[in-house]
Amino acid sequence: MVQEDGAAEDRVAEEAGVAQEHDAADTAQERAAPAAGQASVSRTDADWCFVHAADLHLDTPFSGIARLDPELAATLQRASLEAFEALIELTLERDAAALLLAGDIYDGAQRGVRAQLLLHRELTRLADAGIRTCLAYGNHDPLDGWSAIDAWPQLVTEFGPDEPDAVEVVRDGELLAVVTGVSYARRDEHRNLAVRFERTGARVPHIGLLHANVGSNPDHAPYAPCSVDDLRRGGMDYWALGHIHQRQIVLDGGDGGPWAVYPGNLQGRSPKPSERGSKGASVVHVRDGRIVEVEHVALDRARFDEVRITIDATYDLPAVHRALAEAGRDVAATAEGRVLVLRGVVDGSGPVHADLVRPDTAEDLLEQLRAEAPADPPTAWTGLSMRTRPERDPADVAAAEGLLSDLAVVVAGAAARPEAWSEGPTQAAAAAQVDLEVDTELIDRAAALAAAELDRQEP
Ligand SMILES: [Mn+2]
Repeated sequence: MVQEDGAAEDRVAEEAGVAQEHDAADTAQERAAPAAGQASVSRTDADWCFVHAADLHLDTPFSGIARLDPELAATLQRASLEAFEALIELTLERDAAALLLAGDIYDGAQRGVRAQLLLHRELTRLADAGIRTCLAYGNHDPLDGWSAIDAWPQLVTEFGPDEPDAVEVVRDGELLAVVTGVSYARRDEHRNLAVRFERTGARVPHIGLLHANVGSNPDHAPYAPCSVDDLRRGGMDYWALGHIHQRQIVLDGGDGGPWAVYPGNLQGRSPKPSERGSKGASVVHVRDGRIVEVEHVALDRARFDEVRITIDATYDLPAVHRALAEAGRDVAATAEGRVLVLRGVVDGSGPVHADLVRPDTAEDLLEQLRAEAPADPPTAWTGLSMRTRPERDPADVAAAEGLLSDLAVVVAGAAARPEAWSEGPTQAAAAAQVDLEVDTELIDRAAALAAAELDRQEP
């Protein structure tokens, strides 16, 4: 299923509160957060830097959470604006030559008044400090949306639609870089815009600013699709990308090729995997006309996360409660003092399943976690999903037909007669009078299960 990043809130509405989702598999793909690019030169030796951010979604209403917890929604809505103020502070503190914003600056084509006033005020501040800002709009804030701003300071560039334009980044009379960018004319931009980018004649780093789905990532809406090869061929030295909310170094400048970076969104928006953890902007360091390091700086004010516990070895409700509370405290310790918005998932199978599916148990457990949650910095539990299964009766498993049932018999037999197992899996199968189809991986797993069972019987 293709998920628009704008659909995140609907998912929050679905998943917030208590959900009974037995046997429901979490299909969301967790993409590994890549490490920052390899630095060949320390950032303190860099000549200059620029700041790259994307997917700001300023003044997001968090309407899904608002239905459950209006106060938390208001905190999160402020967080999107405060993270932007932190971005401006970072740009000033680092004395960056430019700030590049790669689309979805606003959350919707109707661009909120608060968001527009804030953007105008803060980018004027940067211009007054001699810092250029370049904006390229994306699918959430295309050029056909409402804009209340007619006049920007000279150092603010809004890229137009269709064909990329180029603008120079100059400091103290010296040309530092050329930024080329293009905005979406309308939401449904399905053309490949990356192939339209061209290098100018200037012998300085060329930066491409674009909101795009690189590699046609199926988890995200297919706006301005292009391939990684398109980016390699474009003549840019650094692609300042937006659209994918999970931070990602697509190309790391290796072999003299370009960099291509998704900085991730500025502030997380929901509990789904791409929205969890540290969010912020990339500071890109340049030395001798080469990009030498891409540094992630956390700027978010609230953090989304999920804790997941498995009931396999949990025998009563107090233990489930304790495990969830502990897992919550562990995540809070990694949240760098931010407001933590937390969802719990309980899965696995075991005897405590019967207690967990009793009416009101999940609601009461969630209430208890909320009541005990740390207040400073605050942890807000937004939901608890029960995905547990009943404990399996070994007799039922053995009675079933097929390889797994055969394995269960072998494992049980080996646990009862360890000497059979010590002769090897095939002998154990023979001792259990099972004609075991030989599958190495399953046998290895059966061996591990049998060993665990023996450990449990003879601690
Ligand atoms: Mn976005």
